Amino acid sequence: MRSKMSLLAATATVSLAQAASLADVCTSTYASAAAPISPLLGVTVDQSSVTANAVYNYTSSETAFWTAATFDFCNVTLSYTHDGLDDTVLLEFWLPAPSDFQNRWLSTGGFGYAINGNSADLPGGVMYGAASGQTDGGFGGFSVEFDDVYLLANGTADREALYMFGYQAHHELSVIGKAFTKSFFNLTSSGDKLYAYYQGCSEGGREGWSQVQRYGEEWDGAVIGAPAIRYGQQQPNHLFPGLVEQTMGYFPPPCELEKINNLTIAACDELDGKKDGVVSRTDLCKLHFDVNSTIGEPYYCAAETTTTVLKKRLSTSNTTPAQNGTVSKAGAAVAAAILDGLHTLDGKRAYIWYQPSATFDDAATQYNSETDSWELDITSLGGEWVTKWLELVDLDNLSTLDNVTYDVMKDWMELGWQRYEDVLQTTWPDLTPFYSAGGKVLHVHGESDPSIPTGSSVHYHEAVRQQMYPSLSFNESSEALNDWNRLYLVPGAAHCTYSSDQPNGGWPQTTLLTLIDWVENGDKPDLLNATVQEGSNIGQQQKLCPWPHRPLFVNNGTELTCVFDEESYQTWVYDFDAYNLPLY
Ligand SMILES: *[C@@H]1O[C@H](CO)[C@@H](O)[C@H](O)[C@H]1NC(C)=O
Ligand SMILES: *[C@@H]1O[C@H](CO)[C@@H](O)[C@H](O)[C@H]1NC(C)=O
Ligand SMILES: *[C@@H]1O[C@H](CO)[C@@H](O)[C@H](O)[C@H]1NC(C)=O
Ligand SMILES: *[C@@H]1O[C@H](CO)[C@@H](O)[C@H](O)[C@H]1NC(C)=O
Ligand SMILES: *[C@@H]1O[C@H](CO)[C@@H](O)[C@H](O)[C@H]1NC(C)=O
Ligand SMILES: *[C@@H]1O[C@H](CO)[C@@H](O)[C@H](O)[C@H]1NC(C)=O
Ligand SMILES: *[C@@H]1O[C@H](CO)[C@@H](O)[C@H](O)[C@H]1NC(C)=O
Ligand SMILES: *[C@@H]1O[C@H](CO)[C@@H](O)[C@H](O)[C@H]1NC(C)=O
Ligand SMILES: *[C@@H]1O[C@H](CO)[C@@H](O)[C@H](O)[C@H]1NC(C)=O
Ligand SMILES: *[C@@H]1O[C@H](CO)[C@@H](O)[C@H](O)[C@H]1NC(C)=O
Ligand SMILES: *[C@@H]1O[C@H](CO)[C@@H](O)[C@H](O)[C@H]1NC(C)=O
Ligand SMILES: *[C@@H]1O[C@H](CO)[C@@H](O)[C@H](O)[C@H]1NC(C)=O
Ligand SMILES: [Ca+2]
Repeated sequence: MRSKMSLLAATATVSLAQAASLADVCTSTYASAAAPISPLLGVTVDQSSVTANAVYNYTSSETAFWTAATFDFCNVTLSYTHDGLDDTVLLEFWLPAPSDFQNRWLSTGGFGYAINGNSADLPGGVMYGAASGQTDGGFGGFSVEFDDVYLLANGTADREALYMFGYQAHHELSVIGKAFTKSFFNLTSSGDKLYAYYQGCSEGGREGWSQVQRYGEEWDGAVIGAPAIRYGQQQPNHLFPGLVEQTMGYFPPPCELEKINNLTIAACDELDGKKDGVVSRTDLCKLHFDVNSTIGEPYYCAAETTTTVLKKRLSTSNTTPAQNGTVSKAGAAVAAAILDGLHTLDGKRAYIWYQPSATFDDAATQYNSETDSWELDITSLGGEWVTKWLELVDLDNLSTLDNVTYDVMKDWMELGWQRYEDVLQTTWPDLTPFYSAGGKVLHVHGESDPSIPTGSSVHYHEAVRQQMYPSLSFNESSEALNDWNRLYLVPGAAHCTYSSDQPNGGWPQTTLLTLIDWVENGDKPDLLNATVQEGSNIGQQQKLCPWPHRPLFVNNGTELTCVFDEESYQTWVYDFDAYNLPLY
């Protein structure tokens, strides 16, 4: 927490910096002189690589995570190499105009197998006066993704790329970026504070935790969304619905599962005390909704032709017929088995699934016009993990699930966990160094996320609580953890964004601002703001309850309360007894 004195000091620094204009300092000569000589053991920055160009009146449109903004900035790129390796790592920084700079740094992350957002995430910091950075991980350019470079040949992994993706590149980005920013803005006396932050979702969320778990001093705070942690389990888990369908011998038309989900949303909507089309309590939905109640309900989806662009001028189109039927017993059974999550053949829990109300995207079947039937569609999200990271063969997808059983899938999870434990698993539960350095985390996860289980974030949060506060009671340890590391589940929201299936649900759009206020002014948030970003209530501000408290609307849905309810809480507690080791 900062004193009034240091607030004034920071203001003084800002006004000094106003002496220079963007045009004065946004030159490659000035930026090159600001490039840190030896910021880190084993890293050499190439000062001759520095480029700089000023960009004026740049307009960034709104995203789920931040509002629209217009600003000027200095776009700087540079490269560095690892001593002893003939490699090149690129960094890009967007630095606010000196008059807009507010002594802040923001690291940004990636999505899927990308380690950056291809510049699209940088505005999220510049708009708050933060110099913002991204890395290419050394993969050969900002648009080259990790999965394109991981295998050097069949059987040969690029371990340098693996560690860069896992955590090293982000550490270097922050160390170099912060040193560069201080030097660029003349924050050179010992009292000059540069606040450092992070914001990222999905893989970017995993990248955020990778640093918080290792480097206590790197950032003052992090906004972490739906992190792709527990990689060993997370990646093959995408294949689970296909395996359920294959095992149960029923491949539901996509419309049938969509209908089951629509009926789930309709049935569970009011369990939270407010009829608004949003399932704010998927835990109550788990306790009280029976998928079998959808059996016999009619569904209909019109025929459609979708075109997938493979390459420039090369595309495939896929026509599906009209789907008209009623929800079958087999369809409901497949849905129920998916929702239950992966268990071994002897009934032990190996992993979890998404919450009821999340769409069944990973379960999508494909239409075979020759046989006029629906059949297995292996999602490459999971298939590529098995081929490239487990089998080490350079294929983008798995060709079959033949002979794969629930036990094989559990073995895949354990193999990936063990092989990548220190680099991709990203579930180290002891965050003491970060906590001791005063670090803060705002962790958010869509309650209807259809790509990373909401329960995954809950499980990690609870693992950290138990690891760090073993001698405190549940309430005391939850409170102690919430003092610096807060988890908010976002009702109705999908993966890192709001969902058109539950349009009255929002997504937290000003979380970085809330974090900044917490770090710099000591204003600890209670309820987190979320903004409705589509539908008829667009612009409405909602409030999110901090875990383990759950939303419950009272007074006929007009008033939000945040409650703790043991039975609901227990639906989020998992015993992964398929493994002999604890799974954090
Ligand atoms: C930093 O200080 C140098 C030397 O006084 C000055 O030329 C430069 O404009 C300053 N940079 C900023 C961003 O104010
Ligand atoms: C940026 O926009 C402002 C306001 O519209 C205008 O006054 C200014 O000239 C613009 N600057 C540049 C460099 O285009
Ligand atoms: C930033 O600089 C890089 C390298 O010169 C360039 O490729 C990129 O287009 C620039 N971005 C903007 C917004 O100016
Ligand atoms: C599910 O609900 C959405 C509206 O939220 C609607 O567009 C869609 O057609 C429905 N699907 C089915 C199969 O009824
Ligand atoms: C749902 O129906 C199936 C038979 O179709 C049955 O095996 C299962 O136990 C039922 N589930 C519940 C929760 O009643
Ligand atoms: C769907 O099938 C039912 C029963 O066969 C029929 O009554 C209905 O008209 C069909 N709906 C459409 C839109 O084709
Ligand atoms: C790598 O292995 C796959 C699967 O066996 C094969 O299809 C591919 O051609 C191999 N690639 C090379 C470069 O040998
Ligand atoms: C992955 O491969 C399977 C089997 O060849 C195929 O059915 C599926 O469409 C593929 N998926 C993607 C996304 O390429
Ligand atoms: C599955 O197992 C059978 C029997 O062992 C074997 O003949 C077949 O080749 C296997 N299929 C695959 C894809 O491994
Ligand atoms: C823990 O806190 C909840 C409310 O947050 C309260 O209902 C419950 O009684 C508390 N339990 C204990 C043991 O203090
Ligand atoms: C959160 O919403 C309230 C209104 O409910 C508003 O006063 C406040 O400024 C918002 N905070 C942030 C950080 O957006
Ligand atoms: C409760 O709210 C609904 C709509 O949100 C309204 O139609 C109904 O009249 C309200 N009931 C009472 C008792 O106020
Ligand atoms: Ca509701």
